[in-house]
Amino acid sequence: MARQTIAEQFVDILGQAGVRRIYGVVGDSLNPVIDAIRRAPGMDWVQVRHEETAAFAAGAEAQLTGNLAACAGSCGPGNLHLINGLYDAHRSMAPVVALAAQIPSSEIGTAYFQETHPDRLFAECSHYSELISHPSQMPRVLQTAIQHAVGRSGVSVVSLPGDIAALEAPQRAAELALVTRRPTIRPADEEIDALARMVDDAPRVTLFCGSGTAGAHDEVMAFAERVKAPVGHALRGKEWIQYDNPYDVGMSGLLGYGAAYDAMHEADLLILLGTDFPYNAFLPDDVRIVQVDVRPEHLGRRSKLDLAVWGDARETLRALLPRVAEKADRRFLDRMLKKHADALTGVVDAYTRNVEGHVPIHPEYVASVLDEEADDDAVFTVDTGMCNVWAARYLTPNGRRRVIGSFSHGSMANALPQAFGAQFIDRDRQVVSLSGDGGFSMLMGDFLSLVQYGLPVKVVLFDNSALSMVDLEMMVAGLRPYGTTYPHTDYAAIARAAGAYGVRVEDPKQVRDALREAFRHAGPALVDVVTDPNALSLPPRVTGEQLAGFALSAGKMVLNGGVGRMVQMARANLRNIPRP
Ligand SMILES: Cc1ncc(C[n+]2csc(CCOP(=O)(O)OP(=O)(O)O)c2C)c(N)n1
Repeated sequence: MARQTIAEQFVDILGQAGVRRIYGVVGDSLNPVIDAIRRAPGMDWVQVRHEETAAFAAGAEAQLTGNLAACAGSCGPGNLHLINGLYDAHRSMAPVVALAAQIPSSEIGTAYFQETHPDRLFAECSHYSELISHPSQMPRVLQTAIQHAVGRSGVSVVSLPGDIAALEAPQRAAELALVTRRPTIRPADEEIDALARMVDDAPRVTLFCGSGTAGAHDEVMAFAERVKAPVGHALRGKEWIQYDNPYDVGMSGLLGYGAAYDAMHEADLLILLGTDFPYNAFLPDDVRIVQVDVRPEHLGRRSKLDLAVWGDARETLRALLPRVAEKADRRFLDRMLKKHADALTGVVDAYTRNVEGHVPIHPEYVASVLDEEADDDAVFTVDTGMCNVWAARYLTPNGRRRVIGSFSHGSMANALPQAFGAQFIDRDRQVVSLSGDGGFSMLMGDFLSLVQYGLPVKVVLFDNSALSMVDLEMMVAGLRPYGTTYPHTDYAAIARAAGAYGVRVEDPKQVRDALREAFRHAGPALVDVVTDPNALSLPPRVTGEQLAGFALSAGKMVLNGGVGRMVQMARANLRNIPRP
């Protein structure tokens, strides 16, 4: 059998681990690997304009498929550009291997041209970050990197000097026995029994669900039915838990709405299911709390726990269900469902008046029309900024749609590159990027990559010529908004000049047709909707202190706004309440 170079072996093993493409930008230290990719059947090189896009795209791919994805950067500045996207992937628990090419091995430590130390630089945003300084470390280092990324759900970084990549590998990569799937984790019987006793002892139980409830919809519903529990969610739990949910009391957090906050605070027992919800000021401190999570390091780091359960949400509920007694009293649940429906009705009535005639166009109107027009299995990627608010309030989950954003890392400019990665997995699925003009222009170069690859991503640009979320933060902190505006820019013209479909929309009456037209278009499209920068009204009771540092804020208040089709869901759930 022909010998392999280290570069060839690297690509071969990534292929064995299920990787089909590697996103990045070429550069001399990376060239042996690029050449190996060019020759490898079943492996593509995806050329981007900015390495941050490569990392975000790989992270999106991994989040959507659950499989390993990969990106690469050349030595020094090339791989340094990966860092923000890798942070995001790591904090989103997306299995990604990043190849950080390194300067010639003989020069490391001499402040050589482009010298950085990626093995150190990426240590904080990875489970594993190692330098290959000798060919004999292959294939073990790459195998270990893959196992860390897959097994612990996050990023691994391998630094590889170009000269070593070009050397012959000491042995050919045999078929490696790679772990490509995570096991399910079932808690010990003692924990399940303890949890069952606590549930039985608590007259009022509330569930609060995060992304760890992915795939556990049926189990959550069965458990909620058994113990008559209201079910709230964090933003990352919304897509998994809010649909077909007769127990839904909405979302907690600063972007939240409905009765989730009350249901959590008025319960006797709160069960945090697969959530690392960071805003502990929204969590009660006088209620018994149980947390269930696959990651033991998540347990108890947001609130004091009465019981910590290390396990999958789904497995835990499956084991728990037969051990808890059915509760007959649903008064707490019904009161919360009513409160939820009332809360939503209130904001909808207050908020959606005349919005269809409002110029500049109201972003909430755009979001609500988008929700109606987008496919039932669309993938939405959502920029950090006000788009988060619109997505949280207006995108209606149904179990088939997916919504990804930078919900844990909170980086701007995530939506376009995530859409890029999402569309590579399936060109026939509708992928919609909800972009802010600040976020879009930050990585706008990679709009050209959409065109280059003919990817039919639809960018819906909420173009308010402002960094409007920061405007809001400054205002509530009593500061004068400063450094938050941009000159008006015709992004549709830029899109057209790049070879894509582009339309600028200034009249609200044109929003629906413009979206339909873009969705019908076979290639990449950008709908540049000129929106009102002052779209959100603040609740009267909000104080600067509560909102200061929006993303990190700790307060009980939520931002006022509409809630789209959720009001219908909430009202429909009231029908389940038995009449006396
Ligand atoms: C990389 C990065 N830089 C800065 C911030 C701080 N920040 C958070 S939201 C935001 C404004 C986003 O503006 P835009 O994309 O135009 O959306 P808008 O809020 O106006 O809808 C800024 C500057 C951030 N989260 N990430």
